[in-house]
Amino acid sequence: MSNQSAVHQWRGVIEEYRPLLDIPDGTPAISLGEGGTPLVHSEWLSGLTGGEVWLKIEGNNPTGSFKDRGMTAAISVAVFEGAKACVCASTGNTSASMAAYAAKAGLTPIVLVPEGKIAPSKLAQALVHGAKVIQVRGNFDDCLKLSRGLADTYPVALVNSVNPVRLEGQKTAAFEVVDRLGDAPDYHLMPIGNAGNMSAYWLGYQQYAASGRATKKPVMRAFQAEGAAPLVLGHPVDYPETKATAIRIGNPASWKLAETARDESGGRFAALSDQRILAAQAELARRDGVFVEPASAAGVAGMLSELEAGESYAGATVVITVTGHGLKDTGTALEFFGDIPHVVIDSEIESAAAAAGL
Ligand code: AN7
Repeated sequence: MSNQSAVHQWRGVIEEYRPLLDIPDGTPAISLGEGGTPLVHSEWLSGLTGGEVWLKIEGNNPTGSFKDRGMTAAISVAVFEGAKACVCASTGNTSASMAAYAAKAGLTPIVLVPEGKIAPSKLAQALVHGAKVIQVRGNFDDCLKLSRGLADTYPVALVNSVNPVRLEGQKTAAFEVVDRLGDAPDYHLMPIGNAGNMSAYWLGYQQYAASGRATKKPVMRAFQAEGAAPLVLGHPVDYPETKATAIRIGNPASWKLAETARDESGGRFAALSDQRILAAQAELARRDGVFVEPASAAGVAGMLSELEAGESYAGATVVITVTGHGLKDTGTALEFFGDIPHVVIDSEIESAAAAAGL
């Protein structure tokens, strides 16, 4: 299980953690080598807080988001149980991940997405991996209803995080954090949308605490966009809206599980403006060299806004999950960036030096 050894080659989350996962015995792992993602120390945020702040960089997964952890589990079990096709609703990343794992497994992937509301790169991933992509006039929540309906009536496996096997795979991120730090952190911050990921982390932290691998469990704090903040408001939002399209969700499926995680950990939910989320995305890229997609910056934006409000993380160990890669949505990043400098020179060293300000 150790990933410390110089000769150890990471085998994907099922083979690394199989005895700790509640999946059927003998399930063959369909893996693209997901998990084992870097936990990178943030000098910037550690300096700001006077704590030790670590970034769990989930954009390093094979399809560029944390979804691959749950998808290896869901697709492996679906194949083991004889499925020939799989379906999901998605704001983009789940569909990209499902399409890749379905391709590897030889399943037919069927994807339901809100029309015009997913980042083009994610649509490209689903299409290129061979998914049947169906755009729905409606939002993610409508897509999830359809996807549940299809799975109830037709022979397709539902692989949204309402499938508990997804959480089994995703909880491995909490295992990795503890394996790397030697114990659980004091706080864990992350974005939240459909609420599967926070619920999965909490499962993982609880399991490690129960087995004695961790001496404590973190306080869980999860962040939504103001225009799509049902968990903060305490009621569903009919027309969720945010530039962070990955978390444009009005009625999270794992609502109750996430509330339990919040309450049992002494945590909370909070909401942030798109402006704050995009500013955090840009600052994280410039200061820490970590480019994440807009939704993925919500945990960092949350920490910055809490610090402004007088919250202290001094002396604490904090992990912030950044959930997906910046290359997933360069359009939104560049729109926020503003005017793109257009510096063109003749091919001469002096001109290059002058343009570079040397
Ligand atoms: C980058 O792909 O719901 O709270 O359909 O893509 O576990 O839903 C994506 C969610 C955070 C929120 N960050 O996680 C989907 C989808 C990114 C995401 C979330 C998502 P959950």
